Amino acid sequence: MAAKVLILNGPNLNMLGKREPGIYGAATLDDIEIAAAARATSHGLEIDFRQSNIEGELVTWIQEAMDDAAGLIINAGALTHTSVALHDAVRASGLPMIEVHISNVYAREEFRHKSYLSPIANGVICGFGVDSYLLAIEAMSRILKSEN
Ligand code: CA2
Repeated sequence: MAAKVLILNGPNLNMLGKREPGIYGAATLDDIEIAAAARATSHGLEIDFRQSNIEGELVTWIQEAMDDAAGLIINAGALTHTSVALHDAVRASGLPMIEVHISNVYAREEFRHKSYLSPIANGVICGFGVDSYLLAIEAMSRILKSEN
């Protein structure tokens, strides 16, 4: 059976492609899911791709992933910069986790330079638009292969 990777998207990422294309590009979250699923399949992986505007829902999904996912890819949106709860949930899961961002957060406002996820991430990929997700799948595939 293919290993499952849970890909989580936080607040406002459901707006992709509908507002602010200058920062986040023209692709919608559905477009990203389709591209991510295809890339995962090419690595023998399966994805479960989700978005929520609610911090607690993301925490619950991370807790549930402990039972059936091999790894996490997380674009927590603005919660990246604020959420101790997501930090704690990922840490408790014990799962490998890659943090992704569409934009280069280090080229933006100072408040986006702080991440509560980076210290517990296997790695961070930002600034490559939709490709950030695809690069994260490549990286997760390598991590999972090295585990087995
Ligand atoms: O670059 C990223 O992927 C971010 O995680 C996106 C977050 C931002 O708060 C992070 O600092 C960096 C924002 C997601 C909101 O996306 C929108 C898309 C279109 C219109 C409005 C918001």
